[in-house]
Amino acid sequence: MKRNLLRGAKTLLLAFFSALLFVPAHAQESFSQCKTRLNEMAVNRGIDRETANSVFAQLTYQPRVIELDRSQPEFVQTFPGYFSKRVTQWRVDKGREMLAKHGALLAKLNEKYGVPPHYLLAFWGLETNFGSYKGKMPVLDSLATLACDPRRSDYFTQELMVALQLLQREGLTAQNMIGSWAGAMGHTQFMPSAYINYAKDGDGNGQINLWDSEEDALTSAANFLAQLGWQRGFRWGREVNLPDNFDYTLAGYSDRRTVAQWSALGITKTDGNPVGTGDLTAYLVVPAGHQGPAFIAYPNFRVILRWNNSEFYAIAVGHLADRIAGGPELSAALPELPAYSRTSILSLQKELNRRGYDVGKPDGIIGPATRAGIRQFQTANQMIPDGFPSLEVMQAMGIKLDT
Ligand SMILES: [Ca+2]
Repeated sequence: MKRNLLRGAKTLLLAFFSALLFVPAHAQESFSQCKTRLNEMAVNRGIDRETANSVFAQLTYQPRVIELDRSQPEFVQTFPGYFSKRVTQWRVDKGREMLAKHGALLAKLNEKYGVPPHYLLAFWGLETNFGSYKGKMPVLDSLATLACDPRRSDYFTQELMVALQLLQREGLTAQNMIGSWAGAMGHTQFMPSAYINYAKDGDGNGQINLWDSEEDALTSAANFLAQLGWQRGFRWGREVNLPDNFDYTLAGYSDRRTVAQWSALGITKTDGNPVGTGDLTAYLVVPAGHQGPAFIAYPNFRVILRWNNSEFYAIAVGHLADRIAGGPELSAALPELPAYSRTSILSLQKELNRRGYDVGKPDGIIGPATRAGIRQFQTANQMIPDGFPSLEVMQAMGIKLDT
């Protein structure tokens, strides 16, 4: 009842604002009208009418999903904070345990898809703690709620249609299909479109089940990575040592060079050995500024970004994979960095613009334009131009920090 009242109020508000602003045509329909429309769309796309009708009759609007879709963390995550929560000794140990458990399958997958065991285990560990947390939301409810919401309606409508095809193809029920609030499912948190296009039957039982079969999930992850362009025989990247007085303006994807060229600039492995002489293209990532670790990122790093477009995530996957394979911890210490609020980042962006370092429209997110602006400010003020919003930068610009 309360939900209906809220929905009614929302509809009135939307009707009011739509007179002032453009909103998509479907924004004013109720959830039940939206379901009717999607139900027809599903039937037109080949879902059996009886199946579609019975699924849609059960689908429930989930206001929590919209809340989560709109929520933004108050504080911007730092690399040390992100990394230390994700690359944990527990995940390393559990990864090795799973390496022993699934050794034969993982070796076979390496041979067939060219993705070594430790990478598959790292994705699995980061996505769901090796299957111990696969999400709790009814995925079809989530997808329908987001499909009926104007913000990203087209994308989630598509994912909902694919999820229904999956349900039909794999003989699943809406109750089986549990996952994240945004619709990611199973051990490796595949969206429906990844599931339908890339998932494989790893245990050979004739069904592809990413919730109940670890073999299906690992095989699917290997196939997905191969299709995303994983280069057999290459690493993700590695931690490196930079020479004294290194020119930090060379960091970032826009400055790609061969490993041989990086080597010539004095970059070495963390044990001091040459990083290589090959013509593999790599770029430099300095996620916590000049006081933190530095990495060179090979083409497989971009493949990890196609799975999840976050450099922090890609470094965590790569390093966790190395650790599971017996590699050492990071060589550089992780600096203690204050977590800035989005408000502080917005103030920084406004202040950079005010001082003539054009960083575009302030959005509270530190992207390439903001980093370039910080770099120019640092250069003009005799600071190391790493493009990182250090405490020194924030104080020099007079930015108020929330704690
Ligand atoms: Ca199977």
